[in-house]
Amino acid sequence: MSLQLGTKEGYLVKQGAIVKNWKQRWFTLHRYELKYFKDKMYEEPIRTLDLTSCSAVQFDYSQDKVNCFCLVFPERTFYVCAKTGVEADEWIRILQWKLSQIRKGR
Ligand code: 4IP
Repeated sequence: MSLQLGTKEGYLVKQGAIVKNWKQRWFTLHRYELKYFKDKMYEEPIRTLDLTSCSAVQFDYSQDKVNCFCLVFPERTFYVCAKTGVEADEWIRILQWKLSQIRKGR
């Protein structure tokens, strides 16, 4: 667990954009960047998502999986799932808080 306020890390399962398979990835949230890595020990992220261009984060019930949420970006909506509802809720809350900070001008 991170002791730094406003940061979060953990495993989530995410869906591919075109090939809709689900892969477990290590996610980190620092400041306004959400990154995902192939696994925890990797130094280079697969992708860095800039939350300043994210329009919404919400629970998602459209997937055939539980504890899922989505992050809406102009070019893509990312679908990710946590192991538990509590974990999904924690991610959603911190991400929505980041979006509200961005809207307030940080
Ligand atoms: C990949 O499938 C992984 O799910 C990728 O996820 C995903 O890229 C690809 O999406 C998908 O084809 P294979 O590993 O079987 O090739 P990850 O990058 O986490 O490994 P995204 O863009 O989701 O990261 P498409 O859109 O390239 O199909």
